[in-house]
Amino acid sequence: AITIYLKDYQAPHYALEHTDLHVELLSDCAEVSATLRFKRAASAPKDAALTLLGADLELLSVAWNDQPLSADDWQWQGETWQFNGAGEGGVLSTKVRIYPDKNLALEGLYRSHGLYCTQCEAEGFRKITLFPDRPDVLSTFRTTIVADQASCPVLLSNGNCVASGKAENGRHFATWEDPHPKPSYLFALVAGDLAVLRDSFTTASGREVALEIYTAEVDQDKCDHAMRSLQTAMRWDEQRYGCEYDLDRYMIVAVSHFNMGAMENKGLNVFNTSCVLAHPATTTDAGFQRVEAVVAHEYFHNWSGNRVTCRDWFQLCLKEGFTVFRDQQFSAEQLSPVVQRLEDVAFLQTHQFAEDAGPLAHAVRPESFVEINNFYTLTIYEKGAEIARMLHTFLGAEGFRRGSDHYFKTYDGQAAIVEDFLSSMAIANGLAVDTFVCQWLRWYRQPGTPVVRVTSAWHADSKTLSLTLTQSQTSHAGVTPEPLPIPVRLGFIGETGELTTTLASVSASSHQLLLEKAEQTWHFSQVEQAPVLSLFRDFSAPVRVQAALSDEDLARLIRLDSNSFNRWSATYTLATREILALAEQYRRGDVRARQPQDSALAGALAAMWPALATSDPALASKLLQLPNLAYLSDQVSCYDPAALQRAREALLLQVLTPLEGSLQSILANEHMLTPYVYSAAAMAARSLEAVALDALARLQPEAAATMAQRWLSVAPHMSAEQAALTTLVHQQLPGADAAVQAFYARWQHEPLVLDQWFATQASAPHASARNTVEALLQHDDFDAAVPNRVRAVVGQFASNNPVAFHDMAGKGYDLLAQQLLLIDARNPQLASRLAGALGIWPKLDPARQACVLKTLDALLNESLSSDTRETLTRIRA
Ligand code: BAL
Ligand code: ZN
Repeated sequence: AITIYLKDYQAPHYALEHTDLHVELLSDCAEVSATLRFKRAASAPKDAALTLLGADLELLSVAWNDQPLSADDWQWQGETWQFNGAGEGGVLSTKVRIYPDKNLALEGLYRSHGLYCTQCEAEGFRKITLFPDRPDVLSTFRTTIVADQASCPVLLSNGNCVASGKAENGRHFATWEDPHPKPSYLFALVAGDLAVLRDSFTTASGREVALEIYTAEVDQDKCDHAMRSLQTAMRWDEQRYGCEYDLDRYMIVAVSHFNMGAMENKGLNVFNTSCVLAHPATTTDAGFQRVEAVVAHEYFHNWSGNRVTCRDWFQLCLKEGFTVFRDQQFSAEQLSPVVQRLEDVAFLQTHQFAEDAGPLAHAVRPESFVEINNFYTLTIYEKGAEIARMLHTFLGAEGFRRGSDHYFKTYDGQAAIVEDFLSSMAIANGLAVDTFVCQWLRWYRQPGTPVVRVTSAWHADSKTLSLTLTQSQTSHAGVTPEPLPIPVRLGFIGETGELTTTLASVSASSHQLLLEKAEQTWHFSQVEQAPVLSLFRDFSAPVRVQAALSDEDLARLIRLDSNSFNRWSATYTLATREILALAEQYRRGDVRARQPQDSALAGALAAMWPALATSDPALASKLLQLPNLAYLSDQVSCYDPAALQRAREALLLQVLTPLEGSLQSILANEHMLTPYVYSAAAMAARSLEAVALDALARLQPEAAATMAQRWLSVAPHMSAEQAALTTLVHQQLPGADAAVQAFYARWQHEPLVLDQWFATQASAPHASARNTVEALLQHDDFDAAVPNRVRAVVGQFASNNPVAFHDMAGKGYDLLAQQLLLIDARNPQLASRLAGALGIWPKLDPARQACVLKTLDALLNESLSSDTRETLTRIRA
C-alpha cells in the first residue's frame, strides 16, 4: 500500500482539452474507446511524461496522433501509465475492455440486475478507461453509448443528448455532450430499462430545464417527493446563494446497488434508491426528510463541487463540508430549524466526536491517506460543515454570502483548495487575508475535538460578571495545536427568564464572542442577578464544553432558556449526568429502585413538558429522546454497554412516570391514523405519538402492545407502522414475533421496507439479537451483493446495537469479522466502512478490549483489500 501525502502534490504536466468516449456495452463485457486531446502545461518541463491512471483494464490498443504505440513505448506500474513522447501535446487514442458484470466493488462501470451504472468518485474512472483520473484535470466530454435496444432502451450520460439512433443488430446509440469542463470523478453513464418521471424548472434568468427521475417501472409512484424537493432546492440555491442551474437537463437515476447515498455527477446524479424513493405507504418521516436533504445536497454540489471542484482529494471537505452546511441550511428552512439543528448536533456529538476521539481521528483536511475511499468520513462531512457554519456565524449571513459569491466567481471552472475558500471569505469582507486564513485553517489541520473550559464570577455589589474561557486540544502526531477561532454565542438566564446584559456598551439578551486565544476574559455589566449561563447557543462551535453547571442550573435552562436548542442541550447534559451516576451506583452494588423525585431531570420535565407538548410538540418529542448508548459511550472512559443501558432505562422510567397522563392524552389524538401529510406540524405530531407509544411500552406494556397492533393494522402510512414495529420488537412486547412475521408477509416485495424490517431486528437492544442476526444472515432475502441489505443487518448490528455487539465473550466481534471477510472479497468500500465499528475498542473494559484486539489481529492476518487493511491497521495502531 502506498501512502499519498498532501505535501507531495504536483500540478499535472498536461492539460486535457477534450475527452471523446465511445462505450460499446456488449453481452459479457464493455469496450471503451477514448480519444484524449492533451496540451503540455506552460509550467511543465519540455520532457515531461504524460501520466495517466488505469486499473483492471484490458488494454486493446494505444495510438498517439493516430500512430499505433506498442508496450515498449510506455511504462505501466501499478495504476500509473506513463508515455514520454507527448512533447507539446497531441491526441491519445486508447481502446480497453472491461467486465461490468464482474465488477462487484460497485466502483467504475458495473451492471446489477441488468442496469449499467457508474460510480467514479473518487478513483473509479480509471477502471473505465486509461485517463488522468485526478480532480484537477478538467475537460469537456462527448460520450457515445451503444447497447442492445431491447434490454437497454435508456442510454444516459452527462450534459445534453445531441444525437441518437439505431445501430446494427438490434442495437442503438446515444451521444451526449457536456460543455462544462469537469474532472473524471463527475462522469456518469447509465444504461438500462428505466421508466421516467418528467417535470421542469424555470431558472431565475428564464432558462427552461427539463427534470427527469429515472427508476424501475414499479418505483415510478415514489418519485413525487424527490421531484418536489429538487424544484425547491433549485429555487433555494438561486435565492440564498445566487446559484443558477447551467444545463438544459437535470437527471436523477435510482439504483438499488450503490455504495453511497448518492453521487453528484454533472447533470446526471446517481442515487441509492433509499435516498430518492419516497411514498407514504413505504417511507417513514425520517425517510422523507432524508430524500429531501440528499436531493438538495447533490443538487447544491452543482456549484459547490462541480463548477468549483477540488484540486486534490485532501481538499474533499471543500466541497463536502460546505455542501453539507448548505443542505442543513436548506432543510432547516423546509421544516423546523430547531429540530434540524439539534438532530444535526446530536449526530455530530454522537458519531463525529467519537471518531475524533478514537483511533480513526484525522484532520478535516488530512495530510496523508492510503485509500481516499476511507476518508468519506463524518469528520470531513459533518465537522467540515460546522466549520462553514462557524464562518457563517462569525461573518454574519450577509458577510458569508459575500464570501461565497467571491469564491464561486473567482474559482468558477477551476479546482480549488481550502485556502481559496477562506481567502474569498476574507477578501469579500475586507479582512486581513493572511491572518484570517492562517487562523481558520487550524480548524482544517488540527484533528480532535477542542475543549472549552468556562469559569465565571458574578459580583453582587457591582452587578458585573466576568467570564473566562480557556481552550485546549489534544496534540496529534507530536504537533502542538494552536488556538482556534471559536465563535461563542451566549445568554444569561435569571430566576424567571432571560436577562439583558451589557458587553462593551452593547445591551442584549444574547451576545456573540470570538474566543481566539488560549484564554480570554470578558466583563459583562448590568447583570442584575446571579445568572445561569446559556453557552454556545445553537451549538455555535463544535467543541466540548466544560462548565460547572449544577443540576439546578441545568433544570433552569430546561425551563427558561429562550434558545430552544440549549433547552434540549441542557436535557442531554443532565440526562447524561444522571445516567452515568446511576450506572456508577449500580456498579457499587446499590440497586435501590429510583423514584422520580430522585431525578432533577424528571422534576424539570414534569414541570414543563405537558405544556410544551402542546405548544411545541417537535421539541417536546426530542426532549424525551434521552442520549443513546453511542452518545454515552463518548462520555465515559470505560464503556460498559449493558450497565449504561440499564441505567438509561431506569432514568427513562423516572422521567416518564410523572408524564403518564400527558402521554395517554397525546396518544388519544391518533394523529398517526390520519392520512400522511409532509409538513413540520404533521411530522411533529407523529413524532410525539411515536415517542409516547415507546414511553407507554415502559409504563403499560399490554396497553402499548394493543396500540402498536392497531397502528400496524389500520395506520395509513409507514411512519406509524415502523414506529409500532420498532416498539414491539425493541421492547419485546407481547405479539412482537407475530408482528415481525406479518410485516414481512406484507412488505417482502418492497426492498427498502424490507431493509427496515431487517434493521429493526438487527438493532433490537437485547443480547439475543446476535442469534437473530445469525438467522437473518441466512434469510432468503439477505443478499450480500446489495449494500443496503448488508448495512441493514451487519451495519445495524455492529454500529447500532451495542448491547448485542459487545458480547462479553467476543461473539459479536467474531460475527462481524466473518462477515467482513466475505464482504471485503467483493466490495472493499463497504467492508472497510463496516470495519470502523471496531474503532471503539480503546473505550471498552480490558476483557472486551482483548477480544477486539484478537479479532483485529486475526483479520490483519487474512488477505484483505487495501481499503479494509488501512482501516483495521489504523484502528489497531
Ligand atoms: N460526493 C459523494 C457523495 C456526496 O457527498 O454527495
Ligand atoms: Zn456531497
